[in-house]
Amino acid sequence: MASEAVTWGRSIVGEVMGNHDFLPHSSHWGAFSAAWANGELVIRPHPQDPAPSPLLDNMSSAPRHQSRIARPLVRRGWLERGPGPDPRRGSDEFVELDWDDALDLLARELNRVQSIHSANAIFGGSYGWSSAGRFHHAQSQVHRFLNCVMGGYVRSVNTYSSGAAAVILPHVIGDMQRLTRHNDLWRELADHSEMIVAFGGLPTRNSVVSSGGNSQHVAPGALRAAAARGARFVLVTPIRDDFPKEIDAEWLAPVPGTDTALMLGLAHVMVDENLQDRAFLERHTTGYDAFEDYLLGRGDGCAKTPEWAAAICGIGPDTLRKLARDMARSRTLVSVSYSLQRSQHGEQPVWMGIVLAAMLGQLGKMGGGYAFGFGSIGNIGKRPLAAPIPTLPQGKNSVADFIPVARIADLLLSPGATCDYNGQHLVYPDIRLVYWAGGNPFHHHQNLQRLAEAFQRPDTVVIHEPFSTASTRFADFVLPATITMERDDIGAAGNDPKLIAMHKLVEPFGEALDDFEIFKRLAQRLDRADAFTENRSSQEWLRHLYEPTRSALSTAGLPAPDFDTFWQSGEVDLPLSDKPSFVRSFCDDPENNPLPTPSGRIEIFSKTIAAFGYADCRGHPSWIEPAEWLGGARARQFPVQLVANQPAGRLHSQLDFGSHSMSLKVQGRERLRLHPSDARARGVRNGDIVRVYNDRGGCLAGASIDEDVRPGVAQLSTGAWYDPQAVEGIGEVCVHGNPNVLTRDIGTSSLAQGCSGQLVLVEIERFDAPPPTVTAHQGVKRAPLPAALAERVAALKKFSLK
Ligand code: PGD
Repeated sequence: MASEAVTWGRSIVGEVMGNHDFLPHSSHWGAFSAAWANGELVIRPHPQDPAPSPLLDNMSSAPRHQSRIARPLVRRGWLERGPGPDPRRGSDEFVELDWDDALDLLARELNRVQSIHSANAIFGGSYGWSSAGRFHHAQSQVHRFLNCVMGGYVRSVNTYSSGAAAVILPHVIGDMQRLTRHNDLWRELADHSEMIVAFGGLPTRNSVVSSGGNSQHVAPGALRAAAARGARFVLVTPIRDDFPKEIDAEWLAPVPGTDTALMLGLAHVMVDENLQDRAFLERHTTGYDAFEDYLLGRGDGCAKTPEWAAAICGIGPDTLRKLARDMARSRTLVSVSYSLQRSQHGEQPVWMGIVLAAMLGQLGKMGGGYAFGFGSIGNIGKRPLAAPIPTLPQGKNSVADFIPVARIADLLLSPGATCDYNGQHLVYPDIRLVYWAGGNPFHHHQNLQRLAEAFQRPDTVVIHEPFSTASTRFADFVLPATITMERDDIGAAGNDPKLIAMHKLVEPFGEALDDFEIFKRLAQRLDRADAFTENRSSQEWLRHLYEPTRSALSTAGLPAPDFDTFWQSGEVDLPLSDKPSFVRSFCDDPENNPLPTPSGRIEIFSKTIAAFGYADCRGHPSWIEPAEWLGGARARQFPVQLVANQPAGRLHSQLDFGSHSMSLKVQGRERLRLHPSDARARGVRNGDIVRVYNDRGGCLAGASIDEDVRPGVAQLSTGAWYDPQAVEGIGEVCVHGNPNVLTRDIGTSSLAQGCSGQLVLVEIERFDAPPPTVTAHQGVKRAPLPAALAERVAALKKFSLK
C-alpha cells in the first residue's frame, strides 16, 4: 500500500474532533473524511484530490434533514381499498406502520402478484444513481432481490445519460463502455492536443461526478496544462459556461440541437477543399461513398454546404470554412458530449462526430481523433483499472421482457402496445407492481404529468428512499432507507485508482434500514432468505466482495492488504491498465485488430441500421429536423429553446436541500438563465420570479440574466424537487422549477429510444403574483395509523402467504 494512503487512513481514524473521529467515506462526487459533531457532518476532502467538489457541502445537513423518512409509510387509499389502479396515488395521505406490519403486507402483495400474474408483471428496472458504495448499491440490491426471491422482473436497458449513444456506437465503432472507459484522454489532452473542438463543451460541473466515486478530479488540471501549452479550445455550445471560465476558449453558439448540420457543413468544406484523409477513409472505414453522395447532395439535390449549414445552425459559413481548415491543419480532438444525444435524433451528432474525426484521419493519434462523453462524467478520460472492483452478484433474471429505460410511462400506460428498438419490436407487458430503490423518476423522467398518470395504473408501487422525494408521493409503500453515511461499505469505480473503506459516520435516522436489510426481511417472509443473503451478514458480504480485488492485487505482486488492514487504513491504491485503446490498436493495424462492427471497420454507412428502415435514423448520419427547435413551426408559439441540462449545485436531484445546491437558487427556486435581450423583451429583471411554460405544463423559476446564454435560449437545470401546486390564474405548475414538467416524453429515435429531455421549446413571462411557498423539502404528508385501519391491517395480515 502506498505510504501516503496509510498516513491518510491512520490520521483519519485516529484524529479526534470533540469526541468524534474523522472517518473515511466516499460519494459519487468525491472521497472525503468526516466527523459527526453537533448535529452536522464536518467534511474534509481527500488530501490527494487536486480539485475537490463543492458538492461535498450538500452532505452536511443530510443525516437529520426534515425530509428524511423515519418510519415505513403506506398510502391510506391502498390500505383502505387494497391493490389496484388509483387516481389518488400522488396526492393521497400516508399512514405510519411498524416494520413488521409494513413488510408482512408487502410480502403478501409480492406473493399475490407473482402467483397470479407472474414475475413478468413486476417492473424492477428501478433506474437511478442511488449512492456510491459497491455493496449497498440500491439498484444492485433490488435486482438481486427480484431475481433471487421473485424469479425475475421486467428490466430496463441503457441509461438516461447516454441511451442514444449506447445503441448507435456498437453499430458504428464498438461498445460505448470500452470506447469511453479505456483511454487516457485527459493526459493526452494535456500533453498532445493542439485543437479541441468540443461539441457540447467540456463542462467541469459534470466531470466532478462519477458513478461509484471520484477520488481525484483531474479535469481542471488537464485543461489548464493544455491551455498553458498553447492548445486551442473551440466550444460549440449555446451556453458559454460549458467550460471553465478562466481558460481562454473560442465560443461558437449554435442554435441548440443543430450540431449535426454544423458538422455536415464542416465535412463539406473538407471535401470541397480536399482536406479529408482519403487514405485513412479507404483503409479504416466502410460506406464513405454513400455518405459523400448525401453530403454533396447527389441523391437529394441538397449539398450540405457551409451556407446550408449556416442557415440551420446560425454559425456563419466563413466561420465554418475557417474552422474546418484549422481542424485539418492541427492535431484535433473532436469531442461530443452526452448532452447532445439526450434530445430527439441524438444518435446523429454522436455518429457524425466519428465521421468528422475519420475524415480528418486522426482517430488513434495521440491527442487527436474522437471522444464521446469527455467531460460529461468524471471517469471518462481516466485510465481504466487493471484489477477488479467489488461487485454484488445480481442473480439470474428469468424474465426476458425489457424496455429502453426512458419508455417507462409508455410501458405503464399501454400494456400490449409495441415499441421499435434497435431492429426489434418490443411488446409492453402488463405491469401490476413497480419496485423502485435508489432513483427518483419524478425528477428524471420527461413530462411528469404523463408519468403521474402512468404511476396511477399499477396495482402497487413500492419505493425505498431515505428522503421524501416526489417519487415517494407516488408510491403505496415507502420504506425508509439509510443513507451511505449510516452504514459501512466499499467505495470504488471502474476508472478511479482508489478503493475506499466507507466507514459508518452516523447512526441511522429514525427507523431507517439498509436496503439489504429490508430485502432480507422480505425474503425471510417469502421463505427465500438464504437465496438472497447466501447466509452472509452485511459485514460478511463486505469481506467477501473485497476478496477478488485483494487476490488480483496479490497475483500482480502488488501490496494486497487483508480486509482488516484495508479497513483500518481507509483505502487501497489500485493498479491502472496501460493497454492501448481498441480504437488505437485498430487504427495502427486494422487488418489484425478489426473493430467489433459487422465490417470490422468504422461504419460511416451501416447496412444493419439501413435495413431497419427507420425514417428517424437512416443508414448514415444525417440532419433530421427535430419537432422542437428554433427553426421549426412550433417556435412561433413557444419561441425560447430551453436547455434542461445537468445542475451545477448537486448531482441530479440528490441533496437538493444542501447548502451548495440552495446557494445557487434564486428566491429558493431553480435558477433560469436567459440572455439580456430575451429578458428585456419580456420585462424580466435579475432575481424576478418567472413562469416558464408550454402546452404540456409550467413551472416557476428565478431569473438570472446572463450574456453567456445564446439569445433565444434559456437554461434551467434538472433536479429541483418536483412541487406541483395549483396557482390562481395559471393552473397547476411546479413552483420549484423542475423542467421535466415541460419536456416531451418521446424516445430519441426508433433505433435507441433514449431520453430526449435536454431540449424543449417554451415561453417565459414575469410572474408578478405573490409567489407560492416551495414545499418540496418539507416531507411527505403522514399520519399515525387510525384505529379503523389498524383493524384492516390486522385482517389483511391474516391472509396466508401460500
Ligand atoms: P437521482 O437524483 O440521482 O436521479 O436520475 P436519478 O433518478 O438517478 O436519484 C437517486 C435517488 O436515490 C435519490 O432520490 C436518492 O435520495 C436515492 N438514494 C441515494 N442513496 C440511496 C440508497 O442507498 N438507497 C435508496 N433506496 N435510495 C438512495 C438521473 C437521470 O435524470 C440522469 S442519469 C440523467 S443523465 C437525465 N438527465 C436529464 C436531462 O439532461 N434533462 C432532463 N430534462 N431530464 C433528465 N433526466 C435524467
